[in-house]
Amino acid sequence: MKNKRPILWSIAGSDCSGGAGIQADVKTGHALGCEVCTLITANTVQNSKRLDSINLLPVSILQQQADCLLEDKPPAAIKIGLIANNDQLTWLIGFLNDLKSISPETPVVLDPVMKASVGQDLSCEAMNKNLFQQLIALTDVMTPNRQEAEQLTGLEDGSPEVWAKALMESGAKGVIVTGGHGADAETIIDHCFFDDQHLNLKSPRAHTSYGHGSGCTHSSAIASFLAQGYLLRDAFIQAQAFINEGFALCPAEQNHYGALIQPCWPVSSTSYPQVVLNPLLETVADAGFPSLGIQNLGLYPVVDSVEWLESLMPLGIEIIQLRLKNKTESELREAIQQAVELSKRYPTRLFINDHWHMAIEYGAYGVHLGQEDVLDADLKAIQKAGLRLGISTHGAYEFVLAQQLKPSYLAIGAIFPTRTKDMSGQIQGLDNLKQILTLKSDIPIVGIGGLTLDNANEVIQTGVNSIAVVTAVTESPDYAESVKRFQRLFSKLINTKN
Ligand code: PXL
Repeated sequence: MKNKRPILWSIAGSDCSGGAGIQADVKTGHALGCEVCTLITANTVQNSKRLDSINLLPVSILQQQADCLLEDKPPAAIKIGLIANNDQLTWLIGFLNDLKSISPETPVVLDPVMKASVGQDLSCEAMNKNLFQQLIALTDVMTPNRQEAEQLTGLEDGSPEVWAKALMESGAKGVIVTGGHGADAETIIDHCFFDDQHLNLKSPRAHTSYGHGSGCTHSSAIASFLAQGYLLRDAFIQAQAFINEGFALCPAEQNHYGALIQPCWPVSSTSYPQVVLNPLLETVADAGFPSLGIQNLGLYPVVDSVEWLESLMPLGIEIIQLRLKNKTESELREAIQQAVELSKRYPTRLFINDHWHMAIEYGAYGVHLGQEDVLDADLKAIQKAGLRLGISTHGAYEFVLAQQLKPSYLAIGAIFPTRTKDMSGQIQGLDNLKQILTLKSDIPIVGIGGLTLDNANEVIQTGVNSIAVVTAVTESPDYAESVKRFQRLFSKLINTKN
């Protein structure tokens, strides 16, 4: 657990029936490790059949609450739900502008709620379009469902892409169009857009009528993960896993409209959605890549020269990687050819980083690809040539995607900050590593990033099958001794397991 629970502010309406609004946000934020502070915009009177009244609070009270909380409970993220009238909307725009000027990084998640689950309008008056556009421009992530997206953009026969484009043109940095209102009876697809990315997740449709508050739960789950520093793609998949598990815990009953259950975190691996792959990756995933024939790979040195391979291969190493940087084409050719030749003299499995063309050409044992390269490389060609494939992943989203491709191994990083690579925003830490490992199939896992003889043991204890190291070996005053000591850490663990 992190030492300090990040603070999530929920600016939303109270639902006296307990399932949605502020109540959903508090339950969700707490389940996901946040402290939740509430600024209640309205006290609604509703049950599972009807919405009787929306009793808004004056802006002066919202302002007092904001001032009071800013003193000692400043937000790590803000989730906005029900906005009851245009006065509140104007106040919110002013408040967010002030907040962004002192704390521009604080993520703002806007759930553009329009109707209560029972179907009635949730606002006391029609929202001024111009004002709402100003609010959109202040948000990091919007989480409309399909109906809300359609209504907000006025693009009736649109698609998630079309709606997201329009909302992002209005200034939203990211948009998640939730899939619950889609047409498919068995599957829902959630769409997430940010920068030039479009990610899709597929989940089974829940057959329960305990769905009250699912939209609020989803947006506050996204905000809770952002408050903890997760990237949006990871918040996206983790929030959906949380929702899927919540639905799975609900009774399958169809004739009582009840509140969605907020499960504990972490949720089980079976609740994670699948990443929707493009058709090409789909065919790659069907066949998968060859197994390494061994689960526990032990120490995995990553080196930048054939000389290093020559020094390390005789030391009883199961797997090694040649990562060449800043080389000309002919230098690359020469090094890769020599490396492959050399590897034939040892049982060590040689992976070539990145240069998959040459790895195929010279018949290397395997190729290692970073995430950026997975989408660019011709995985089909690597597969056809019979090479093994290792893939780097950073967080739950990339892990789930990469695992669907059935590679020969998967790396998770960066576990700790590292000098070798700029991993800003993608440091996993041990807690997140453990969580990602719960999603693991039988593909071997390599931990990478900032590993040393001092911290390797606690990483090995998490159950990874291997640890990759760069400078801990190459900058060691006695590399052979370092290798031996890393190898001993693994054998100690295997012995204690026996
Ligand atoms: O789901 C949107 C929503 C938001 N806020 C409140 C609600 C609901 C749905 O019923 O009651 C207060």
